[in-house]
Amino acid sequence: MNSRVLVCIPTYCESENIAHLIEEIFSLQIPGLEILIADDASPDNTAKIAENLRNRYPLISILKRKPPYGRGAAGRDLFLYALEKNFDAAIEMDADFSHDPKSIPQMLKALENSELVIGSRFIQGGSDTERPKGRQILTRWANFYARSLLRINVKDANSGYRAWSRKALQAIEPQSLRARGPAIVHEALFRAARKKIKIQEIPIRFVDRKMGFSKLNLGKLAYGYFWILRLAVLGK
Ligand SMILES: Nc1nc2c(ncn2[C@@H]2O[C@H](COP(=O)(O)OP(=O)(O)O)[C@@H](O)[C@H]2O)c(=O)[nH]1
Ligand SMILES: [Mg+2]
Repeated sequence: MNSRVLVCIPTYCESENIAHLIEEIFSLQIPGLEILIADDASPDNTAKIAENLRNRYPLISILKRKPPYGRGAAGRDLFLYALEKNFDAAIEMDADFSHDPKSIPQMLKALENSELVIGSRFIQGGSDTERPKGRQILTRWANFYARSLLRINVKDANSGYRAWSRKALQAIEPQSLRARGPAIVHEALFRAARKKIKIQEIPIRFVDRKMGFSKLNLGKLAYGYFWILRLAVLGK
């Protein structure tokens, strides 16, 4: 039986990336693969662009989200949809080509003998050398902070490029995920680790976005650090 895979993409103002990304993903010709986009009313028409592509690619769905907006809230909705529609696996990835779609087949292969696959910059063969030094250092530091506080034994705890088996998705109970911002990456991973989900990392080459702009800002960064601390202290 072919398994059904949902590629889950949160978007905010990704009009310059979304069409190209969808085309690249479908060009991989992975049987049973569908794409779901969770868009937070992007004023640049990201959702409309994706919708227009449905003529060519009927296996695209779009969640036009209502408030509360945010990367975390969108991520939660993506996971819930994957479970509700009975997908066997879900891949979460960013829309900006920092996560190379060409790694998807490898991630799915790795998922055959694990329950959660993380695309990792910090294992042998992985890299994060193209972004400005400041962003690289910020990521390294955040990774150190998250791994130490949450005591998660993975090399790249910040990676938002991951493949989830249905079992792992069920285990983390997405309906009760609470982080509204990017810290959902840590919240979901923390839950998976606690539930003893079998995690495997595979190397990825992480590159900087070429088009559009990063939505990370000081406020979201501070909130993310706070969230990790909160998770560590409360244990949930
Ligand atoms: N739905 C939704 N997606 C978001 C939001 N903020 C960021 N994203 C998406 O999350 C992914 C990562 O965001 P990005 O701005 O590249 O963050 P960075 O990689 O940390 O600089 C991209 O696909 C964004 O479009 C948001 O508030 N809502
Ligand atoms: Mg990015």
